[in-house]
Amino acid sequence: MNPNPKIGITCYPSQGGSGIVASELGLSLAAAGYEVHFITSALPVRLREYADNVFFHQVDVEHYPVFTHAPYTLSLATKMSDVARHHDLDILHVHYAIPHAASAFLAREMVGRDRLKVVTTLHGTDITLVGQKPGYFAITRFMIEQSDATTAVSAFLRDETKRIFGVENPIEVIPNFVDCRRFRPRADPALRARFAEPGQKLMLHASNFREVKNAPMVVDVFARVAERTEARLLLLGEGPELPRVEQRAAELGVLDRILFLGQVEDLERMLPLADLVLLPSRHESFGLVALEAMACGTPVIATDRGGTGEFIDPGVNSFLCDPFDAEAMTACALRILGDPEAHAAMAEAARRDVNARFATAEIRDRYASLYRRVLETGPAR
Ligand code: GMT
Repeated sequence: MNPNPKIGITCYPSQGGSGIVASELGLSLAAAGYEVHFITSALPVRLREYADNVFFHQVDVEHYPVFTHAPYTLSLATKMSDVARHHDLDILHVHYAIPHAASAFLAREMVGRDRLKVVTTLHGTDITLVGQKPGYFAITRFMIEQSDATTAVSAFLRDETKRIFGVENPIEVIPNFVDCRRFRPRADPALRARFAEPGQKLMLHASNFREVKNAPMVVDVFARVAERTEARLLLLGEGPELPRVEQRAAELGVLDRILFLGQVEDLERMLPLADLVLLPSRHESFGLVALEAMACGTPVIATDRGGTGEFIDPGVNSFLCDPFDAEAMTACALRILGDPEAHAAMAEAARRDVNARFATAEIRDRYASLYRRVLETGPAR
């Protein structure tokens, strides 16, 4: 067997956490000598620079007047099987089950089960929301059962998958990770001065502003904090809830203290500027942006619903709160923003804990050993 199997990776190419994790994993595998082929609908955001051992294959969806919806799943399966044959791939590793795992299943049938294996990583709403819809439930369960290996980004997500879908095959928990050389504390007073004056506290929220992110609550908490201390709020990202967020800010009279920055790619420059990050999601299977903020030495107030408790030690390296308890979140915010010594201790604990447990190389090696196991022993059923 090739000591370094050749890997095909499929993910959503957007700013979303699953695409970031897939891209960073591929880059890290490539740096460790693996040949990695990204098979996606567009170039993933983190792959815009050349990297040795990384190849990109764009999936072109064929349109035809008879189709009411162009069948992306089939185009992806075709591309996966072509790339697997031409480049002798050993593994297709798909991120976010719907529909990527179904395409990988088809590609494996086309290439041959003995020649190509499928690893599926579950990220979040593929299980906790959309996968449960009647139109996707049976196929989501089938995809998990048919994968040669399935991973989940948190124990919470593994347990939810087993509970909701009743699957019996093993689901390995491999948590998300962060490049701690890029996401690190950095002092950039000139950049910070663009958003906050000396003496003002800077709070930040970054997301895709879908309902699950509960972003209007960010404004509620910020408004309460801003009543008692001089503060500014940075909002990063775009999405369907942004108009509601703006409306809420206007209702609460804090619109002039909020900066809407839209999509920002170099989060590693922005997160260290903030004194506090808010992530009050309705649920979060992991919450990658919280991990990235903590790596930068920025404490987080995160939802207590989901997998965030697997890396947040409440009151020590960040906070966990009920995402609908604005009072509790405000109390945590005022406590930490008003006590520079406690803030420094929490920032250091956050940075240290993330570096110790969630650095890229360690987590990459866990995926690499999973690949080897799948190739040596076949499906884990
Ligand atoms: O599941 C989603 O809604 C999208 C996905 C994404 O691409 O951002 O987010 C999930 O995967 C991330 C990466 O593993 C996790 O950090 C997020 O917690 C998770 N989102 C939810 O559970 C809502």
